[in-house]
Amino acid sequence: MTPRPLRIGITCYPSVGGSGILASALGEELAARGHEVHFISYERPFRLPAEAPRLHFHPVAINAYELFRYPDYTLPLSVKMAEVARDCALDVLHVHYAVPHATAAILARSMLPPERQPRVVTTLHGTDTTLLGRDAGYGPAIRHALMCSDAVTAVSGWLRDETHRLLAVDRSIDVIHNFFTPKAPRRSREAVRQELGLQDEAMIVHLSNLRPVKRIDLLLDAVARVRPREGFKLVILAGGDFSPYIEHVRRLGLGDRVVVRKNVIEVEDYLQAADLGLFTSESESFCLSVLEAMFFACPSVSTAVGGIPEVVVNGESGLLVPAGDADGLARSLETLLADPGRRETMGRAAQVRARERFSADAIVPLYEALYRRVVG
Ligand code: GMT
Repeated sequence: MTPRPLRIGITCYPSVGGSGILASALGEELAARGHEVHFISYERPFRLPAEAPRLHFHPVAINAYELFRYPDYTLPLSVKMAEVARDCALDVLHVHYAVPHATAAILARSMLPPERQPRVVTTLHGTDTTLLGRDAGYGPAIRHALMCSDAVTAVSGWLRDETHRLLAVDRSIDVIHNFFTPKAPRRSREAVRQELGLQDEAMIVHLSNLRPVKRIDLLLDAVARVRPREGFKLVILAGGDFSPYIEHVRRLGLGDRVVVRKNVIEVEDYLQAADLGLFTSESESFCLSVLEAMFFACPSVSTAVGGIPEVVVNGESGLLVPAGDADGLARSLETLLADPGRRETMGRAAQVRARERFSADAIVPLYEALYRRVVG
Protein backbone atom coordinates (compact mmCIF):
# COMPACT_ATOMS: atom_id res chain seq x y z
CA MET A 1 0.00 0.00 0.00
CA THR A 2 1.36 3.46 -0.87
CA PRO A 3 1.76 5.52 2.31
CA ARG A 4 -0.40 8.64 2.45
CA PRO A 5 1.25 11.94 1.52
CA LEU A 6 2.37 13.98 4.49
CA ARG A 7 1.59 17.57 5.46
CA ILE A 8 4.90 19.21 6.22
CA GLY A 9 5.64 22.68 7.57
CA ILE A 10 9.10 24.07 6.80
CA THR A 11 10.71 27.07 8.43
CA CYS A 12 14.03 28.48 7.26
CA TYR A 13 15.83 31.75 6.64
CA PRO A 14 14.49 33.01 3.31
CA SER A 15 17.47 35.10 2.24
CA VAL A 16 20.73 34.01 0.61
CA GLY A 17 22.36 31.23 2.65
CA GLY A 18 22.93 27.50 2.44
CA SER A 19 20.34 26.47 5.01
CA GLY A 20 17.54 28.38 3.25
CA ILE A 21 18.63 27.09 -0.15
CA LEU A 22 18.63 23.51 1.12
CA ALA A 23 15.25 23.90 2.84
CA SER A 24 13.71 25.42 -0.31
CA ALA A 25 15.05 22.60 -2.48
CA LEU A 26 13.75 20.05 0.00
CA GLY A 27 10.28 21.65 0.03
CA GLU A 28 10.19 21.70 -3.76
CA GLU A 29 11.22 18.03 -3.96
CA LEU A 30 8.73 16.95 -1.29
CA ALA A 31 5.88 18.74 -3.08
CA ALA A 32 6.93 17.12 -6.37
CA ARG A 33 6.72 13.75 -4.56
CA GLY A 34 3.09 14.41 -3.59
CA HIS A 35 3.39 15.89 -0.08
CA GLU A 36 1.69 19.16 0.95
CA VAL A 37 4.42 21.59 1.94
CA HIS A 38 3.86 24.79 3.92
CA PHE A 39 6.70 27.30 4.23
CA ILE A 40 6.47 29.59 7.25
CA SER A 41 8.87 32.54 7.34
CA TYR A 42 9.04 36.33 7.25
CA GLU A 43 9.60 36.30 3.47
CA ARG A 44 9.13 33.84 0.66
CA PRO A 45 12.46 31.95 0.34
CA PHE A 46 14.27 33.41 -2.66
CA ARG A 47 14.89 30.13 -4.46
CA LEU A 48 11.33 28.88 -4.05
CA PRO A 49 9.38 28.85 -7.35
CA ALA A 50 6.66 31.51 -7.49
CA GLU A 51 4.03 28.85 -7.97
CA ALA A 52 4.07 25.09 -7.77
CA PRO A 53 1.44 22.51 -6.91
CA ARG A 54 1.22 21.63 -3.20
CA LEU A 55 3.73 24.35 -2.26
CA HIS A 56 2.32 27.03 0.05
CA PHE A 57 3.80 30.06 1.77
CA HIS A 58 2.58 31.59 5.06
CA PRO A 59 4.22 34.93 5.92
CA VAL A 60 4.95 35.86 9.51
CA ALA A 61 3.94 39.45 10.24
CA ILE A 62 6.11 41.34 12.69
CA ASN A 63 4.96 44.49 14.46
CA ALA A 64 7.57 47.05 15.46
CA TYR A 65 6.31 48.15 18.88
CA GLU A 66 8.16 51.18 20.22
CA LEU A 67 8.13 49.55 23.61
CA PHE A 68 10.66 46.99 22.43
CA ARG A 69 14.25 48.05 22.02
CA TYR A 70 14.85 44.84 20.00
CA PRO A 71 12.12 43.53 17.67
CA ASP A 72 10.99 40.01 18.50
CA TYR A 73 10.54 37.38 15.79
CA THR A 74 10.37 34.17 17.84
CA LEU A 75 6.90 34.74 19.30
CA PRO A 76 5.07 35.79 16.11
CA LEU A 77 6.81 32.91 14.33
CA SER A 78 5.64 30.40 16.95
CA VAL A 79 2.08 31.76 16.78
CA LYS A 80 2.06 31.43 12.98
CA MET A 81 3.53 27.92 13.22
CA ALA A 82 0.80 26.87 15.65
CA GLU A 83 -1.87 28.44 13.43
CA VAL A 84 -0.63 26.68 10.28
CA ALA A 85 -0.14 23.39 12.15
CA ARG A 86 -3.74 23.58 13.38
CA ASP A 87 -5.41 24.85 10.18
CA CYS A 88 -3.45 22.65 7.77
CA ALA A 89 -3.23 19.63 10.11
CA LEU A 90 0.54 19.42 9.80
CA ASP A 91 2.12 16.05 10.53
CA VAL A 92 5.61 17.48 10.79
CA LEU A 93 7.17 20.87 11.42
CA HIS A 94 10.68 20.76 9.99
CA VAL A 95 12.86 23.67 11.06
CA HIS A 96 16.17 24.50 9.41
CA TYR A 97 18.78 26.27 11.53
CA ALA A 98 18.02 25.94 15.23
CA VAL A 99 18.00 29.62 16.19
CA PRO A 100 15.29 30.72 16.74
CA HIS A 101 13.31 28.25 14.61
CA ALA A 102 13.60 25.18 16.85
CA THR A 103 12.63 27.14 19.97
CA ALA A 104 9.65 28.65 18.14
CA ALA A 105 8.57 25.18 16.95
CA ILE A 106 8.70 23.71 20.46
CA LEU A 107 6.64 26.64 21.73
CA ALA A 108 4.15 26.30 18.85
CA ARG A 109 3.73 22.60 19.56
CA SER A 110 3.02 23.25 23.22
CA MET A 111 0.33 25.82 22.30
CA LEU A 112 -1.73 23.10 20.63
CA PRO A 113 -3.84 20.33 22.13
CA PRO A 114 -2.06 16.94 22.00
CA GLU A 115 -4.08 15.58 19.06
CA ARG A 116 -3.14 18.62 16.93
CA GLN A 117 0.55 18.70 17.74
CA PRO A 118 2.93 18.19 14.80
CA ARG A 119 6.18 16.28 15.24
CA VAL A 120 9.16 18.65 15.35
CA VAL A 121 12.24 17.87 13.26
CA THR A 122 15.24 20.17 13.67
CA THR A 123 18.04 20.26 11.10
CA LEU A 124 21.31 21.76 12.28
CA HIS A 125 23.23 23.49 9.51
CA GLY A 126 26.42 24.78 11.06
CA THR A 127 26.86 27.98 13.01
CA ASP A 128 23.69 27.22 14.97
CA THR A 129 25.97 24.73 16.74
CA THR A 130 29.50 25.97 16.15
CA LEU A 131 28.93 29.67 16.89
CA LEU A 132 25.64 30.13 18.71
CA GLY A 133 25.91 26.80 20.51
CA ARG A 134 29.03 28.13 22.27
CA ASP A 135 27.32 31.40 23.22
CA ALA A 136 26.21 31.40 26.83
CA GLY A 137 23.17 33.49 25.84
CA TYR A 138 21.98 30.90 23.31
CA GLY A 139 23.53 27.51 24.14
CA PRO A 140 21.08 26.37 26.84
CA ALA A 141 18.05 27.38 24.74
CA ILE A 142 19.43 25.51 21.70
CA ARG A 143 20.16 22.45 23.81
CA HIS A 144 16.63 22.53 25.26
CA ALA A 145 15.04 22.80 21.80
CA LEU A 146 17.16 19.91 20.49
CA MET A 147 16.26 17.72 23.46
CA CYS A 148 12.56 18.50 22.93
CA SER A 149 12.60 17.90 19.14
CA ASP A 150 11.17 14.58 17.95
CA ALA A 151 14.19 14.17 15.68
CA VAL A 152 17.38 16.10 15.07
CA THR A 153 19.48 15.91 11.94
CA ALA A 154 22.87 17.36 11.06
CA VAL A 155 24.18 17.95 7.54
CA SER A 156 27.45 16.09 8.20
CA GLY A 157 28.96 13.58 10.58
CA TRP A 158 31.37 16.29 11.67
CA LEU A 159 28.49 18.60 12.68
CA ARG A 160 26.77 15.77 14.56
CA ASP A 161 29.96 15.15 16.55
CA GLU A 162 30.51 18.86 17.20
CA THR A 163 26.94 19.18 18.45
CA HIS A 164 27.46 16.33 20.90
CA ARG A 165 30.78 17.80 21.98
CA LEU A 166 29.76 21.46 22.35
CA LEU A 167 26.17 21.14 23.51
CA ALA A 168 26.32 17.82 25.36
CA VAL A 169 22.98 16.79 23.90
CA ASP A 170 22.32 13.30 25.15
CA ARG A 171 20.25 12.10 22.19
CA SER A 172 20.68 10.62 18.74
CA ILE A 173 21.32 12.92 15.79
CA ASP A 174 20.75 11.56 12.28
CA VAL A 175 23.21 12.62 9.61
CA ILE A 176 21.48 13.57 6.37
CA HIS A 177 23.84 15.28 3.95
CA ASN A 178 22.90 18.19 1.74
CA PHE A 179 21.72 17.60 -1.80
CA PHE A 180 21.43 19.72 -4.92
CA THR A 181 19.30 19.56 -8.04
CA PRO A 182 20.89 21.65 -10.77
CA LYS A 183 18.52 23.60 -12.97
CA ALA A 184 19.26 23.88 -16.67
CA PRO A 185 21.36 27.01 -17.37
CA ARG A 186 19.46 29.77 -19.12
CA ARG A 187 22.41 31.08 -21.11
CA SER A 188 25.19 29.36 -23.01
CA ARG A 189 28.66 28.90 -21.50
CA GLU A 190 30.04 31.26 -24.18
CA ALA A 191 27.48 33.98 -23.40
CA VAL A 192 28.37 33.86 -19.70
CA ARG A 193 32.11 33.92 -20.34
CA GLN A 194 31.62 36.87 -22.64
CA GLU A 195 29.57 38.73 -20.02
CA LEU A 196 32.42 38.17 -17.55
CA GLY A 197 35.03 39.44 -19.98
CA LEU A 198 36.81 36.09 -20.13
CA GLN A 199 38.98 35.22 -23.09
CA ASP A 200 41.42 32.32 -22.78
CA GLU A 201 41.69 32.56 -19.01
CA ALA A 202 40.43 29.81 -16.74
CA MET A 203 37.48 30.82 -14.59
CA ILE A 204 37.83 30.24 -10.84
CA VAL A 205 34.49 30.60 -9.08
CA HIS A 206 33.62 31.32 -5.46
CA LEU A 207 30.05 31.59 -4.21
CA SER A 208 29.02 32.32 -0.64
CA ASN A 209 27.36 34.83 1.64
CA LEU A 210 30.84 36.33 2.31
CA ARG A 211 30.51 36.16 6.09
CA PRO A 212 33.84 36.30 8.03
CA VAL A 213 33.85 32.49 8.39
CA LYS A 214 34.26 32.25 4.58
CA ARG A 215 37.66 34.00 4.84
CA ILE A 216 37.40 36.17 1.75
CA ASP A 217 40.67 37.82 2.81
CA LEU A 218 42.39 34.42 2.50
CA LEU A 219 40.63 33.75 -0.81
CA LEU A 220 42.09 36.95 -2.25
CA ASP A 221 45.54 36.37 -0.71
CA ALA A 222 45.66 32.88 -2.20
CA VAL A 223 44.65 34.03 -5.66
CA ALA A 224 47.18 36.87 -5.54
CA ARG A 225 49.97 34.25 -5.18
CA VAL A 226 48.96 32.24 -8.26
CA ARG A 227 51.35 32.36 -11.21
CA PRO A 228 51.04 33.12 -14.04
CA ARG A 229 48.48 35.73 -12.99
CA GLU A 230 47.24 36.14 -16.57
CA GLY A 231 46.01 32.53 -16.65
CA PHE A 232 42.78 32.98 -14.67
CA LYS A 233 40.02 35.23 -13.45
CA LEU A 234 38.28 34.87 -10.11
CA VAL A 235 34.51 35.27 -10.30
CA ILE A 236 32.82 35.88 -6.96
CA LEU A 237 29.07 35.29 -6.77
CA ALA A 238 28.43 37.40 -3.71
CA GLY A 239 25.44 36.69 -1.51
CA GLY A 240 26.69 39.38 0.88
CA ASP A 241 28.43 42.74 0.88
CA PHE A 242 31.72 42.70 -1.05
CA SER A 243 32.55 46.38 -0.46
CA PRO A 244 34.76 45.73 2.62
CA TYR A 245 37.13 43.77 0.32
CA ILE A 246 37.48 46.27 -2.50
CA GLU A 247 40.51 47.93 -0.92
CA HIS A 248 42.08 44.49 -0.34
CA VAL A 249 41.64 43.68 -4.05
CA ARG A 250 43.30 46.97 -4.98
CA ARG A 251 46.21 46.46 -2.57
CA LEU A 252 46.89 43.01 -3.99
CA GLY A 253 46.81 44.38 -7.54
CA LEU A 254 43.95 42.05 -8.43
CA GLY A 255 41.71 44.69 -9.98
CA ASP A 256 41.86 43.09 -13.44
CA ARG A 257 41.58 39.51 -12.12
CA VAL A 258 38.45 39.70 -9.95
CA VAL A 259 34.86 39.97 -11.17
CA VAL A 260 32.00 40.23 -8.67
CA ARG A 261 28.34 39.49 -9.33
CA LYS A 262 25.81 40.19 -6.58
CA ASN A 263 22.82 38.14 -5.42
CA VAL A 264 22.82 35.82 -8.41
CA ILE A 265 19.85 33.48 -8.47
CA GLU A 266 20.81 31.59 -11.64
CA VAL A 267 24.03 30.17 -10.20
CA GLU A 268 23.85 27.37 -12.79
CA ASP A 269 24.64 29.84 -15.59
CA TYR A 270 27.96 30.66 -13.95
CA LEU A 271 28.80 27.17 -12.66
CA GLN A 272 28.59 25.65 -16.14
CA ALA A 273 31.16 28.22 -17.28
CA ALA A 274 33.58 27.65 -14.38
CA ASP A 275 36.79 25.61 -14.55
CA LEU A 276 37.61 25.52 -10.84
CA GLY A 277 35.98 26.35 -7.49
CA LEU A 278 37.82 27.98 -4.60
CA PHE A 279 36.57 27.81 -1.00
CA THR A 280 38.65 29.04 1.92
CA SER A 281 36.33 28.83 4.95
CA GLU A 282 37.78 28.43 8.41
CA SER A 283 34.77 26.31 9.41
CA GLU A 284 32.15 24.69 7.22
CA SER A 285 29.70 22.00 8.21
CA PHE A 286 29.19 20.81 4.63
CA CYS A 287 29.67 23.55 1.98
CA LEU A 288 26.76 23.36 -0.38
CA SER A 289 28.64 25.56 -2.85
CA VAL A 290 31.36 22.93 -3.34
CA LEU A 291 28.60 20.44 -4.11
CA GLU A 292 26.85 22.82 -6.53
CA ALA A 293 30.13 23.15 -8.45
CA MET A 294 30.66 19.36 -8.42
CA PHE A 295 27.34 18.86 -10.21
CA PHE A 296 28.78 20.90 -13.09
CA ALA A 297 31.96 18.79 -13.20
CA CYS A 298 33.84 21.70 -11.67
CA PRO A 299 36.43 20.46 -9.13
CA SER A 300 37.32 22.73 -6.22
CA VAL A 301 40.32 23.64 -4.18
CA SER A 302 39.04 23.98 -0.61
CA THR A 303 40.19 24.10 2.96
CA ALA A 304 39.95 20.72 4.70
CA VAL A 305 37.64 21.91 7.46
CA GLY A 306 34.52 20.55 9.12
CA GLY A 307 32.38 18.40 6.84
CA ILE A 308 34.14 19.29 3.57
CA PRO A 309 36.18 16.03 3.57
CA GLU A 310 32.83 14.17 3.62
CA VAL A 311 31.92 15.92 0.37
CA VAL A 312 35.26 15.95 -1.46
CA VAL A 313 37.70 13.03 -1.67
CA ASN A 314 41.10 14.72 -1.66
CA GLY A 315 43.02 14.15 -4.89
CA GLU A 316 40.06 12.44 -6.52
CA SER A 317 37.10 14.83 -6.66
CA GLY A 318 38.95 18.00 -5.60
CA LEU A 319 41.98 19.19 -3.66
CA LEU A 320 41.96 19.88 0.09
CA VAL A 321 44.42 22.19 1.80
CA PRO A 322 44.91 22.87 5.55
CA ALA A 323 42.86 25.79 6.91
CA GLY A 324 44.48 29.21 6.52
CA ASP A 325 47.24 28.03 4.15
CA ALA A 326 47.34 30.70 1.42
CA ASP A 327 50.46 29.21 -0.20
CA GLY A 328 48.99 25.71 -0.20
CA LEU A 329 45.81 27.02 -1.82
CA ALA A 330 47.82 28.89 -4.47
CA ARG A 331 49.99 25.82 -5.27
CA SER A 332 46.90 23.61 -5.60
CA LEU A 333 45.26 26.14 -7.90
CA GLU A 334 48.44 26.32 -10.01
CA THR A 335 48.56 22.52 -10.28
CA LEU A 336 45.05 22.33 -11.67
CA LEU A 337 45.30 25.47 -13.78
CA ALA A 338 48.40 24.06 -15.49
CA ASP A 339 46.84 20.65 -16.18
CA PRO A 340 43.44 20.81 -17.93
CA GLY A 341 43.47 17.01 -18.34
CA ARG A 342 43.71 16.40 -14.58
CA ARG A 343 41.13 19.10 -13.99
CA GLU A 344 38.74 17.37 -16.34
CA THR A 345 39.27 13.90 -14.80
CA MET A 346 38.77 15.34 -11.34
CA GLY A 347 35.69 17.27 -12.48
CA ARG A 348 34.11 14.10 -13.87
CA ALA A 349 34.88 12.18 -10.67
CA ALA A 350 33.34 15.06 -8.68
CA GLN A 351 30.21 14.96 -10.84
CA VAL A 352 29.82 11.18 -10.47
CA ARG A 353 30.24 11.44 -6.70
CA ALA A 354 27.73 14.31 -6.49
CA ARG A 355 25.12 12.43 -8.52
CA GLU A 356 25.58 9.16 -6.65
CA ARG A 357 25.70 10.47 -3.11
CA PHE A 358 24.23 13.95 -2.98
CA SER A 359 21.34 14.01 -5.45
CA ALA A 360 17.71 14.57 -4.45
CA ASP A 361 17.00 10.90 -5.23
CA ALA A 362 19.67 9.81 -2.77
CA ILE A 363 18.79 12.24 0.03
CA VAL A 364 15.08 13.19 -0.03
CA PRO A 365 13.91 9.60 0.76
CA LEU A 366 16.03 9.78 3.92
CA TYR A 367 14.00 12.78 5.11
CA GLU A 368 10.74 11.08 4.10
CA ALA A 369 11.73 7.98 6.08
CA LEU A 370 12.61 10.16 9.07
CA TYR A 371 9.21 11.92 8.91
CA ARG A 372 7.42 8.56 8.75
CA ARG A 373 9.45 7.35 11.70
CA VAL A 374 8.49 10.30 13.93
CA VAL A 375 4.90 10.37 12.75
CA GLY A 376 4.68 6.68 13.53
O1 GMT B 1 25.44 27.79 9.65
C1 GMT B 1 25.56 28.73 8.88
O2 GMT B 1 26.57 29.41 8.76
C2 GMT B 1 24.41 29.11 8.06
C3 GMT B 1 24.18 28.23 6.94
C4 GMT B 1 23.59 29.08 5.88
O3 GMT B 1 22.39 29.36 5.98
O4 GMT B 1 24.35 29.49 5.00
O5 GMT B 1 25.33 27.57 6.39
C5 GMT B 1 25.53 26.27 6.77
O6 GMT B 1 24.57 25.47 6.12
C6 GMT B 1 24.83 25.06 4.80
C7 GMT B 1 23.66 24.17 4.34
O7 GMT B 1 23.54 23.06 5.15
C8 GMT B 1 26.16 24.31 4.75
O8 GMT B 1 26.42 23.87 3.43
C9 GMT B 1 27.25 25.27 5.21
O9 GMT B 1 28.47 24.54 5.25
C10 GMT B 1 26.96 25.80 6.59
N1 GMT B 1 27.90 26.87 6.94
C11 GMT B 1 28.81 26.73 7.90
O10 GMT B 1 28.96 25.71 8.55
C12 GMT B 1 29.67 27.91 8.14
